[in-house]
Amino acid sequence: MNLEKIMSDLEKKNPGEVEFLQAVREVLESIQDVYNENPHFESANIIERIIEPDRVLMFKVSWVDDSGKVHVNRGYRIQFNNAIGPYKGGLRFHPSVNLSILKFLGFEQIFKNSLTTLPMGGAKGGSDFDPKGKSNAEIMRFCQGFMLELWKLIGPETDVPAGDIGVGGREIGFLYGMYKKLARENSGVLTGKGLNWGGSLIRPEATGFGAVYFAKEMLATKGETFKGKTVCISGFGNVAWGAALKATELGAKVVTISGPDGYIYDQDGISGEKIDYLLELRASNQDIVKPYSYEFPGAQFHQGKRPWEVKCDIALPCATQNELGKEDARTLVTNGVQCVAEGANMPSTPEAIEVFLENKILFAPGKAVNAGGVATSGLEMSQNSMKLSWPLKEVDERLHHIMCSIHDQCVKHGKGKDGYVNYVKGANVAGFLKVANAMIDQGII
Ligand code: NDP
Ligand code: 2IT
Repeated sequence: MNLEKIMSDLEKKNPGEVEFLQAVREVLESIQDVYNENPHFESANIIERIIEPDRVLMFKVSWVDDSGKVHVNRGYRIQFNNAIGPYKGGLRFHPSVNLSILKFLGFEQIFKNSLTTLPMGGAKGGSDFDPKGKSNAEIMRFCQGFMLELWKLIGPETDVPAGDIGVGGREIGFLYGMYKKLARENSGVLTGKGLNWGGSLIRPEATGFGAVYFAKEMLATKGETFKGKTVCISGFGNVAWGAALKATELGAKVVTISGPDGYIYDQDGISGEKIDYLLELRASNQDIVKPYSYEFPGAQFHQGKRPWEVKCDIALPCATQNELGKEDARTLVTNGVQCVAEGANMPSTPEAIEVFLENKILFAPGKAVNAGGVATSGLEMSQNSMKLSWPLKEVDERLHHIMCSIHDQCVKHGKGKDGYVNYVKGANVAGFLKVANAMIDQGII
């Protein structure tokens, strides 16, 4: 594999798509050896075929705000690869959304979904619509306008979207309502649905729970547990909430959360009613964490700063891409961090990852750590197909089992001669092999 040539060709074809190029480089670097050892991949030109999305849909969404003003946003769906199952992946509504971000997320999703052990291909979508400060009615009208275009492309056996940043249960409800009306079918076409209309128990918590189950396995390789550990979490959304809940349940103390405005340090631990409060804060559509320090006066708000300066044993970045840089990584290492598990997608920059790997820190990438979210979406799809609803214990046990299996795959493909597990390599190789072999089995299409 001529990595530099592939990357420079990709850059020419996708100018300025920095996040997409970053995600592709990381995967290709990891799989280089295994790719070169298996010439049948090269004869089927797997690399060029896997880094090009199957199709990209870009569409206009016009909607009317409460004052009667007309707005136009851009909607997207990237169907990246369906070698192992129907396209699957979330929708992100955030003003920063562009083609590069959605392509990076769609590309990552191929390998993440492959790791889950379930038959799901990779996709992502969303819009540059900003939910901040919008009324319920405005969110509904936007979701309906978005689905008016998207419904033609999706279906329970072809492409099954879900939530991501800015898309939670409420948005999935509005999107599902419109899909159902247009397609005249009541199928499990979206996941993350409400419990009364086809949703699965545990799905809201699944990404955060799964991340902690995965980190628990990482710690176990060193004979360690969550009990008594100090945990720093970034973000205060769906993933951060689930992670805080499970880490606390396992006996750890979560001391930070963060938003775009700064971070909260709560030395007494973010547990109990404080975790419930996170949901309230997120639902307020204000997108700031500062109010936490008014609600719980023992906590301090640090404006414009990231939580990585706080001394901790375990760090769980759960906000957004490239939120943890080289200097943050150095600070964490200097302060004695033992384990860094990515709840968000690609939150650490390549330079930060290098620092963790050089210092032999237990470090695992989002595509392994946060796969519990999409895995539980897969379990929701199974329940919808069977027209059944599994009890909480069954879904949680399946999720736990899947996370342990992802951990095993990472160890199998990432363990070096010195015993150190490179989870980045392990996750990329394991995820890649399954998809690449499926592509070969199915011929050139
Ligand atoms: P949410 O919308 O629930 O929350 C994301 C949170 O992070 C928001 O509060 C957001 O605020 C905040 N945030 C954004 N940028 C920053 C920043 N620079 N510093 C601190 N906080 C910031 O999204 P999710 O919790 O669903 O998603 C979080 C991450 O997890 C994303 O990377 C997502 O792709 C990933 N993920 C989500 C899954 C899911 O099932 N939901 C599954 C797997 C991964 P604001 O909106 O104001 O920017
Ligand atoms: O990044 C992700 O894996 C998600 N946002 C969840 C996708 C899904 O289909 O549940």
